[in-house]
Amino acid sequence: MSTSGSVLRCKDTLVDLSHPLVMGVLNVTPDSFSDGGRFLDTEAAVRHGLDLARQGAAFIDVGGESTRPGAAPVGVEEELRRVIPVIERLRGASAAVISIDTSKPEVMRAAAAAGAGLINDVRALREPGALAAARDSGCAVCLMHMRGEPRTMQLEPEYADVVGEVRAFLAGRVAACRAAGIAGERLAIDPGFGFGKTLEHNLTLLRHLGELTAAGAPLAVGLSRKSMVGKLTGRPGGERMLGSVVLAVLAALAGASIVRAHDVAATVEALKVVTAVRGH
Ligand code: 7PM
Repeated sequence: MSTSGSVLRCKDTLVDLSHPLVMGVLNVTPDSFSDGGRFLDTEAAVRHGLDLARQGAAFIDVGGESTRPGAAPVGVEEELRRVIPVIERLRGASAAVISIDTSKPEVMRAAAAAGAGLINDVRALREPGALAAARDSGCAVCLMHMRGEPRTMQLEPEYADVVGEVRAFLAGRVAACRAAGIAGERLAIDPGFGFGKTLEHNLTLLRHLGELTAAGAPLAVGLSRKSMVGKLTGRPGGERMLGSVVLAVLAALAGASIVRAHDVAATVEALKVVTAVRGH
């Protein structure tokens, strides 16, 4: 497998990616469709984060800005108010690496100072100041492909060659990071399932997932509970665990090293089976 032997440097922690790991989703937003705003306050978010770690998440992805299509943008002060207390309380409370899901350089810097070890940016460090903030943080970075902006990205996205365009974009962002002084062992790439893609685009990317690792960086994927699962199974948001876990397994077999998931226990269990069958 192309992933064997690879590592991800999250500050001073080297995360072994020789087998696929789970990134648990921890939304700290009032408008999250998946958690219905149940984890709004710090206390509940921290409890949920610790629960994700206990279920076997290697990363806990703390997000304070919804990327939902049509969602109102969140100001930097509000985003900091949501995520920083949660990161401070999660730091050191488990072995999991804390991931900060943000595009804002101010939030990257504050989250890294509070204890985050990974920056998960759906805009792949394209905001002004983001490359420098990520470089200075010492954090690993997950660079995701998104066509357009959340508000409009699902309005008839078109590609001549979706795999080639996503691969070229990610290779370009890896090159930009390296040029900015971010070491290759700090980088992961993600095709951004559902971000400016139709069902057919998502399926094509999944079929050709292995070709994306040509950029040289370990691969992360987020498929959990997405509309793609709904379209394939006919299930509403709260009933997509089985379809999501199957997609996680298929992605891992195709070379994904990090699988972002809401249902951590089930996904970890499935990936244990994948790891055993694949062997070493
Ligand atoms: C509304 C629309 C709410 C989309 C939530 C989402 C990814 C991510 C997200 C991903 C990485 C969701 C998404 N998706 N980060 N953040 N990769 N790296 O379904 O696919 O969770 S937000």
